[in-house]
Amino acid sequence: RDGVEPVELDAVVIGTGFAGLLALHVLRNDLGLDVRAFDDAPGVGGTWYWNCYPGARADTEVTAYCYSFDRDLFDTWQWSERYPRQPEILAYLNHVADRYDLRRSITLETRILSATFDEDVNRWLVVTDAGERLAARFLIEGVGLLSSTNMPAFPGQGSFTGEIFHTARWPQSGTSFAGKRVGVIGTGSSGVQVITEIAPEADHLTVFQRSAQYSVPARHGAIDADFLASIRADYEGYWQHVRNSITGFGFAESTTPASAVSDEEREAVFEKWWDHGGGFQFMFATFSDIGVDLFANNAATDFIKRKIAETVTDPETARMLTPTDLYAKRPLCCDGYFETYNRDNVALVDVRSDPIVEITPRGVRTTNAEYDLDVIVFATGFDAVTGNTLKIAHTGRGGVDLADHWAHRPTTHLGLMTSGFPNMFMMFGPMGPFTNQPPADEVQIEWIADAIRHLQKTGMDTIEPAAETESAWVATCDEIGNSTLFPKADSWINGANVPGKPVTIMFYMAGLGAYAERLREAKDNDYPGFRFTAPARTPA
Ligand code: NA7
Repeated sequence: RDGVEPVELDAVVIGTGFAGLLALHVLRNDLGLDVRAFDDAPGVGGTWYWNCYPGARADTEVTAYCYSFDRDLFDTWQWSERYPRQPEILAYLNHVADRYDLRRSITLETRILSATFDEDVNRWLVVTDAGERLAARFLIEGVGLLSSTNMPAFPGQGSFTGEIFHTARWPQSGTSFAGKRVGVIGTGSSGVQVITEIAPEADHLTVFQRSAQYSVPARHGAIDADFLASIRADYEGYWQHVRNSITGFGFAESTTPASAVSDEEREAVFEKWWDHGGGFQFMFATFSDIGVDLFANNAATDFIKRKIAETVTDPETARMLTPTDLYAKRPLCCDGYFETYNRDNVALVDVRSDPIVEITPRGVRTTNAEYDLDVIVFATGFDAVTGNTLKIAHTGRGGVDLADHWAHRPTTHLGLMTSGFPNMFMMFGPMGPFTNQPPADEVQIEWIADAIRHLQKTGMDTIEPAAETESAWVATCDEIGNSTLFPKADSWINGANVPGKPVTIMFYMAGLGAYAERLREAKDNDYPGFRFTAPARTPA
């Protein structure tokens, strides 16, 4: 191996988004470990570095879309909006990197190629694309739940003479759409934002829609000063509420089933939350059972369908924009989305009935028509959850490849660790919580830090779940997931958006509060179902 000894470290962190920056801070600044973090981007921020497409913003209220571990950070950082735009979130993450002096431990523009567990010394040998080799006891991966792009390959794509962009690999220099004919493929969270933003600027916009979406207004605006004051008045109470909730969004989730109220009351509740804005709010603050019960789900979709019919003036366009499936993908919100289709310069193509056949030098050809374009925007989403993890060649105990370990489907215990891969912690790995991420990142890093402290205290070298523990967690996730309506809709949540990917439950769907409780139980009971090994070799 070149005769060069690898650089010895306590931990390697992969990724510098919300999860990676937090992991670096906690492991280095709180635990005093020798840590280095890597990111293949030229800047920190993870998916918020790359997703700088026009219109990109959080659709989680920012008062819960941030870290809570440092009250002074919360109090001194000024957000300008309830749902901040991408540049502001990226500025926040850069501020975090500076505030905790993280940059000196971060290597950018460097991709981790492989991580191989050496059972002789209980170390991960990590190799970068710059040829650097590192030997670390702990591997912490914050590689992004939604970061690895899903880029469909249509025949002829390389022949297009205009520009092609993916929303999640947008040029940092930005781009102008003035005077251009633009096509957007995809109508998920990214699609609805980019479509709404580009339409007024472009000469003409053609939207290629495969699935119509239930989108509700976001109601962008300033942060509610009273709400912010109430958080400041009871900071601990607010974050406890966030961490004990299902979604981790910070709003009061409903405990009332939709069938428990009269038709008039139900309508009034939907109307109230339509006016309030927010996709998760519409799904979880209105009634308690929209994601699990058909009656409730239908009530919500009937309401949104009526709103689409009231908003979109052309009846045929309204028909195409009206979903016929369940409301069981990630809920969307965007101001002005459906109104955009009333513009003279916007056209909608339903690619389910008229599929894209090829990309030509001039544009997009469907079965029935050809569309001349200057720019094609792929808003086609992500190889979610496992995409980036599996780009790294992981080799665990006995030379087992993670891709083989997960060939049938991805599995973990607690969304954090997988058997045969000791001391490897995945933040938002498969079977983790389906929730707002930053508060869940904090719950996970606390658990990881406690597990490391436990090893230090007990003199053990490694921790990993037993195979049967992992199977039990997967069975739990399956049982909970299958009791919801989410597996009944195709989306990135179950892997159905990427051709060839196993379609399966990939989340713990019981909410953040229940998830945090499971992590607490594991820690408080000294990690039942985990295996520990003593140091493999006495250090010289
Ligand atoms: P999503 O939500 O996965 O949306 C991707 C969109 O692209 C969706 O409308 C897809 O249609 C469409 N798509 C994907 N592949 C194709 C092909 N081959 N042809 C036509 N249309 C296609 O990704 P986003 O980036 O919008 O959002 C992902 C998450 O990031 C979001 O939920 C937030 O959590 C942040 P489909 O619905 O699959 O029929």
